[in-house]
Amino acid sequence: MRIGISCYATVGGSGAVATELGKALATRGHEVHFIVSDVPFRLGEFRNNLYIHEVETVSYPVLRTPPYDFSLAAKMADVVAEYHLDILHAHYALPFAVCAFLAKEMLGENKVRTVTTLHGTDVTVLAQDRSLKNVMRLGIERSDAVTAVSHSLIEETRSLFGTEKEIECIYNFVDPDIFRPQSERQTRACLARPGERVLMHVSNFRKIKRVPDVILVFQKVLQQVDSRLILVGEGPELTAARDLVRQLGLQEKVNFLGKQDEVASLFAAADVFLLPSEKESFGLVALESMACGVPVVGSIAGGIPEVVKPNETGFLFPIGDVDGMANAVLRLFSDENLYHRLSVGARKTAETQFNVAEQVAHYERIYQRLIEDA
Ligand code: GMT
Repeated sequence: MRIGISCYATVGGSGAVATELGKALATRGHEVHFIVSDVPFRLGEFRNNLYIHEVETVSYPVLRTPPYDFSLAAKMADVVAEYHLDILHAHYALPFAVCAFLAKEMLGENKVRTVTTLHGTDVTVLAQDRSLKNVMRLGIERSDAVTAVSHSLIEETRSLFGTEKEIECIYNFVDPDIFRPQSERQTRACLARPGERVLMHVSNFRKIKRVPDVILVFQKVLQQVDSRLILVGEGPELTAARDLVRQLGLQEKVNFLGKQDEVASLFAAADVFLLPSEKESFGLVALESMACGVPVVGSIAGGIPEVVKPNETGFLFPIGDVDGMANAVLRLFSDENLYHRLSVGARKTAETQFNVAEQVAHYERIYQRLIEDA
């Protein structure tokens, strides 16, 4: 098949999933065309069957801002026409699903089939805005197929948009050969001193990630166990997080690594991953940790309970229950058998239930069905 993929190329889980999907499809022999503003951050080395088309924006004094979305829609239509694409897959409703709809309209009937994957904040945050909600509804309802990354997100989409559109659940996935436990753990030796337990959090530091909870959990753990907190990523709440660390006098025990592209060895360097989000449609970072054999302690929010199984791959608590989360981490650190069982369970769940091959095959089946029905 010839497949176009559009996504946020530089940040976030949706871009990571879209890029990994494109790479996997190219490896399976499909021709994949990324239509993006930049080279996707997870692309890695050259790969056969994979092409990048960068969207160029127009600037002119009359225009207050460059009309990126229109340039994207026009580029989508151009690439579909030039490379005879069968499928245009939009990752994140805004603007990609809407632009895919525009591209299809530009091309005329039956030129391409569109698929939209809803990733989370497009629905749970952006659709709270009435004007955006209406334009997103258009993108979703006019897609030939819609998928979402968890059942929880499907329910939220249904209740928010009141749509009858069929939405299929395709979970985020992980390549267990790349995200794997690393016994030598060289990265860990760079990050932590011998004897320290390592807690980790990776996010885009938005309010919904509740980074202060991560720091407060760590503070409680540190009172009883020599440990270190590794914070990876950046975003609007990063300064507040640094301030809180300073206020609590934890500077010596917290490392801020900033944005990192190569995260597999970082996840594998941790003992526990913290994900106390207020909203989280899936939690790709939790899955990637689990694949590295690292149990997750987090919140009962959105799709997290579909990924993290309490007492099997981690522990979950109500949003904001810092004491519960800290006690769970301490339990894991004090009970070697429990830790080992959850670490093995986490890896096994990632390998068996969220394996790249199965989820990619599900996307392929959707593409195939749309092409046959055309
Ligand atoms: O986590 C973020 O805020 C980034 C966001 C994105 O769209 O890039 O991630 C969302 O999509 C990921 C991939 O499907 C999911 O694993 C994340 O849970 C989801 N984030 C939220 O729902 C907050």
